[in-house]
Amino acid sequence: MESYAEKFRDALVEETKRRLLEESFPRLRQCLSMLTDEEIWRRPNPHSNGVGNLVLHLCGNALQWIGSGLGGDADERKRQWEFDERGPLPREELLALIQKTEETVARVVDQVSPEDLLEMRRVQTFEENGLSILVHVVEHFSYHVGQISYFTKALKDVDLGYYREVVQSEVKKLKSL
Ligand code: NI
Repeated sequence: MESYAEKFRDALVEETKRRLLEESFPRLRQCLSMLTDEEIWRRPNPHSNGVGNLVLHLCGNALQWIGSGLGGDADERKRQWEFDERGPLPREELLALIQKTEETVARVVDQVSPEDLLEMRRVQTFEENGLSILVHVVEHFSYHVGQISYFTKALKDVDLGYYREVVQSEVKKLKSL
């Protein structure tokens, strides 16, 4: 029988995969598919990053924190480059990086043990346990995918449909009143 620690680990891993693999990554791809290469690398002003930079930054962060910090992969992150790159990089290159990051997240997160959740590790310049690594990557994706979504909506004047099911069920409820 599974211990409480194992059940807790399973629940946390499932939730991490749900938020990253079922929400953030698809939203990221959706936004990129709606933008031209020029728009992906456009900076609203010199103090703001382009979408392409945010993609490099998200992937760099996840590969460093989850891939290297939790999974023991080599840490090859070049953080300053994520912001300095002016692009446009080929779209295929961005999509390949997203794919690599997604596969790394899935592979490493599936192998996390209950002990990993509390064990301290060195990531970037921080001391973090496995739980804080997972929470950080989820919140970091949510933050920057939110920025990318706002930029895409502002530029394209579209509904991205992230809460389609919720909206539909509310409409149904209103109609039945
Ligand atoms: Ni960030």
